[in-house]
Amino acid sequence: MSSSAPAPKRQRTDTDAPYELLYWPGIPGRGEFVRLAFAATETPFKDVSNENKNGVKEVIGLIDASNPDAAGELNAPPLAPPILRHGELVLSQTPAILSYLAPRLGLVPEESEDPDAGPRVLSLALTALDGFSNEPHDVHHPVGVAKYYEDQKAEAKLKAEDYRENRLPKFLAYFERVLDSKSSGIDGWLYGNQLTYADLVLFQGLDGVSFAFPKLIERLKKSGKYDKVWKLYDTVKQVGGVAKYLESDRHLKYGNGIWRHYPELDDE
Ligand SMILES: N[C@@H](CCC(=O)N[C@@H](CS)C(=O)NCC(=O)O)C(=O)O
Repeated sequence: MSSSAPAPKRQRTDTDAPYELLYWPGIPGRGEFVRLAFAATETPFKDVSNENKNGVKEVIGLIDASNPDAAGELNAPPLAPPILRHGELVLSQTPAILSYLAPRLGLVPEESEDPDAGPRVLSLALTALDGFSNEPHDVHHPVGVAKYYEDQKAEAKLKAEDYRENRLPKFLAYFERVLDSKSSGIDGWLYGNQLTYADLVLFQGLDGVSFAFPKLIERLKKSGKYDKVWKLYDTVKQVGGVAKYLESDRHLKYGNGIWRHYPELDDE
């Protein structure tokens, strides 16, 4: 490594710059976790691929393997969307984006009040992403992400059985336990008596799995074992900015993304 060129000066991004989400057009996908953070706090943002016919070209340009500096010389090139652009900052990885936005949008307790809230909320959000986003994706793509579902149907069926019987109930029970814990507080939020981005991630994950596995979710709801989790889901849905967003044209329907409804993978 050469030490002759001075490192570019790194500075905080311009906070007056618009927030821009770069994601695949037409599906909620992982972009939805970021949209919800803006929606819940009624923060203006640009949804580049959905608002601009050529927006998707910007996403493709940023992940272009032949251009390591596509995101600018201070930003590591993103591997995959969602990508947040905020002034000079170009950031990928859903949880990194959410932890960047959270203190700016008020989706995490103030550091002066609760210095370790950041990593604690991140830990909850990562667990919700594992259980309700990453694992449901692997149910329909257990062998290869680049292969068609039709070419891995047998394996998907096995994976779905494990998800339905073991994994999803485990994650639901975990979040019920979180809501029973003192760390959550008394108002039914996951952490510290306030709406955080972990609640939004859990909300979106629950919504996604309800679309993908409607019969399973009906059965699990009826069990009465996860009532606090479903109450939180209903509460988030009624947060002013979220409710407005869900009724707006910006809110996209599920399609061929993470949460897919294949009846053969659901309960019989
Ligand atoms: N861990 C990343 C996963 C990003 C990801 O897998 N993005 C998908 C769309 S939701 C994608 O385009 N992946 C392309 C790839 O992984 O090659 C995150 O949470 O942001």
